Amino acid sequence: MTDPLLEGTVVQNHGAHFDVLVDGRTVRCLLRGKLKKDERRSVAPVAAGDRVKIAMLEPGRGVIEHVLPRGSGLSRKAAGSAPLQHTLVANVDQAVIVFAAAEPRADLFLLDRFLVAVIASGLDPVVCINKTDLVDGGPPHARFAVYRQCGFRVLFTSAENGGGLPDLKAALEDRRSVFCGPSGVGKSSLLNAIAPGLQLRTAEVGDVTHKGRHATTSIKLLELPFGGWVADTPGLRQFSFWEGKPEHVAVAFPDLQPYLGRCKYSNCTHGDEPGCALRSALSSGHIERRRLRSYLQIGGR
Ligand SMILES: Nc1nc2c(ncn2[C@@H]2O[C@H](COP(=O)(O)OP(=O)(O)O)[C@@H](O)[C@H]2O)c(=O)[nH]1
Ligand SMILES: [Mg+2]
Ligand SMILES: [Zn+2]
Repeated sequence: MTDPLLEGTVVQNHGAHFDVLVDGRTVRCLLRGKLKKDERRSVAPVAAGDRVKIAMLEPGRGVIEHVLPRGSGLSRKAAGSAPLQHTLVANVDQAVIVFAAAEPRADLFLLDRFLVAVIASGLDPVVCINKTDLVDGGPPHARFAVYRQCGFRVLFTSAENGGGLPDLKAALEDRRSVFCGPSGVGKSSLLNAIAPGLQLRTAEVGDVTHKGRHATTSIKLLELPFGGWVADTPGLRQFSFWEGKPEHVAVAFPDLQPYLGRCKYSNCTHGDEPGCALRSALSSGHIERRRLRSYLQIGGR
């Protein structure tokens, strides 16, 4: 017997209904009642990126009958007192963490927090430093050198003059990505520059003034003309991510890893105790002071 249900990908959650992409066509779907019941426990039983099975009601309209098992995704803490996880985008391969070389100049402490959150979510991080056209003398490699030394993929781009866009395209091709980073760094501009058909709005005032509201309703998967999709996340801030475990902090700091657990005292606070392996790595120039401060601020041990 053939399965009368069709399989598709949820591209947008509108609250009352969902847009599901099935064989290149968008079908507006409601949610079967039995799935809605789960809502009370998991906040969002269906998220953008979920693979679902739908029954067609009429051309262009259907009902989501099943949600297929999820892979890695990006979540945040749901509003309210109970510690519920709210999945914003499901089945993602990688997160492109976008910051600007200038206007606004990248806050590296915040960049480190994004790295921890992305790694804790099980996604591959790609660091993208945009607006390189605003700094003199080419891409600001030195300031971000430590991230390449750590083995992270680091791209330097300009949505303005096109610099680095081939590298960004190559990183996105045939992969499922989510763009994150502070507002105003050029996420939407970059997507428009590599896929002009998307026509995303840029420099939205709402990104700044209505934090939090749109994260649930307006995350949308954008199909890329060269394969793969990207979810643009307006105003999604790191501190709203679902928290990771302490061991993920260390994974985001491979430069410090050789020295972790090697202090004389097992409860070393890496302050001025004798025999601190991190302090001695700092004195001998093997690690950066800023990275150590960042690691301790995030709660690394
Ligand atoms: N000079 C320069 N400006 C840019 C670049 N990318 C974006 N912008 C500008 O930065 C502002 C914010 O861009 P937007 O794409 O809306 O940022 P988003 O909030 O991260 O999506 C807009 O005024 C853009 O024109 C860039 O590479 N260079
Ligand atoms: Mg934007
Ligand atoms: Zn120590």
